[in-house]
Amino acid sequence: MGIIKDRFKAKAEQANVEIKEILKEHGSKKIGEVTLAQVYQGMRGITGLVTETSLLDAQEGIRFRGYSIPELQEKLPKAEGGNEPLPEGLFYLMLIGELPTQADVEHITDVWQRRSHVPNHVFATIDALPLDTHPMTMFVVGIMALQTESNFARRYKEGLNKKDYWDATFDDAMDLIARLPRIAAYIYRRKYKNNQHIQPDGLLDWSGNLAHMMGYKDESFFELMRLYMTIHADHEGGNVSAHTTHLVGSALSDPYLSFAASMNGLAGPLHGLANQEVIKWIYEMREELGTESPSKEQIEEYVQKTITSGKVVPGYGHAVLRKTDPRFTAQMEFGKKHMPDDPLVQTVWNIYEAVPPILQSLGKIKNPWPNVDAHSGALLVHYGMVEYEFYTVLFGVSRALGVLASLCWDRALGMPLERPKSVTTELVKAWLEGKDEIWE
Ligand code: CMX
Repeated sequence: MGIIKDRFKAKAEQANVEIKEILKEHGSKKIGEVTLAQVYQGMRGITGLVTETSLLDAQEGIRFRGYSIPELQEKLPKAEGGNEPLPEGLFYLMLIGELPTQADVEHITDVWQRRSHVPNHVFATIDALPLDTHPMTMFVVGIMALQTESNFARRYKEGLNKKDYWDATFDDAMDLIARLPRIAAYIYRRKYKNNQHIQPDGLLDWSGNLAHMMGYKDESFFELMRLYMTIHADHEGGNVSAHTTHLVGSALSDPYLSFAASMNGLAGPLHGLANQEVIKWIYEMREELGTESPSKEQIEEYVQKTITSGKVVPGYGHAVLRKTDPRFTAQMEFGKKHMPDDPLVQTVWNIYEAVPPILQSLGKIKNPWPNVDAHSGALLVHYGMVEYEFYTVLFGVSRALGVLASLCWDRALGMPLERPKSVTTELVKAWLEGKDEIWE
């Protein structure tokens, strides 16, 4: 067994004992009440999941195993000569629950390098799609084609003991993460670079290799990819992509099936697709106003127009957060350091000044502040990645780290099939009239 797998097994065994004890002693304790509004309105604030890898605080933002993004930037190992954390280290932290050493991170880079081979039929399957197919559709189709390689599916068919579910899930998670950069880069080069593909570089780290295979050479773009892959990886368990992986995985669908399902959720404009929507929205604003650098007043007017026409302002708002997303702030810091004079980046900062007061004035929006997607596209455009329909694929490659680490935990903790109760409005009405006691 590999070093990381051994460590994960030891941690999981310990956690299993602790959780059994907690449930034995406190299993009947109530942890909240559910209102009718929550049942009808997206289950906001209902605690109904355990996700070990990260925790979201409405005011402070995300913490990965207790560490904030600035802390991770300081404490996680870096590439040689680099300043940004290597996402390999974040994956280790999420999986094992402890900060990795430089050697741990180099080991994961090596393992992912060794496991990164993508069989030809995956590329042939992507090639069968028309070129104007959205990159997220190509991504999901690529992941589904790769499902032929699932250890979990093969071993389950052979009669896998439930004690070993975690083992096969772990192998699939490592293989899938290792292979995603190759699939993402293939889609990028196929769709936007005339099908001229670039072979992986066996000496690069996971994100560096992705940047290389997409055709970028600037060392600061490699740094951006390391930061990008770190901050998009996880956002606790209730968001659509994380929850979908957990839900589909709970049916013992293998990690490829579970992750592909989650990527269909990430492809929605209220979730991950918002990163492309932000740049599209800014481009449309610039075109309509006839300027590359709209003033704050012009932005305010355009925001009002967006809202009046029944659309959301992409990149703003959040179901849980109630402050500026620290993932936005981390990208803003990156922008200040590497491209402070870039007009598009400056527009993103001007939008940050203009939008919150307007959203606040509507009185119905719970969070008028920017989320992760408000900033990411402008940084990519700076390096020449103008093909904004591709952005959600990058989000997806990163998200694999968190949701697949969590899936390993789901299987190691023996989490059962997820099956919450639903009701009909007929039943709600009967209950309100005192004719049914379903919730008493
Ligand atoms: N622009 C305009 N209206 C917005 C808004 C925005 N950015 N954010 C919320 N609202 C509206 C909602 O549509 C809702 O309107 P109705 O009552 O008319 O239906 C109202 O304000 C209340 O919504 P909320 O409770 O504040 O927000 P939700 O928890 O329902 O939704 C989110 C959260 C993210 C879907 C929403 O803020 C939104 O649509 N934002 C824009 C899309 C976006 O940036 N998504 C990316 C999120 C991060 C990610 O997952 O990647």
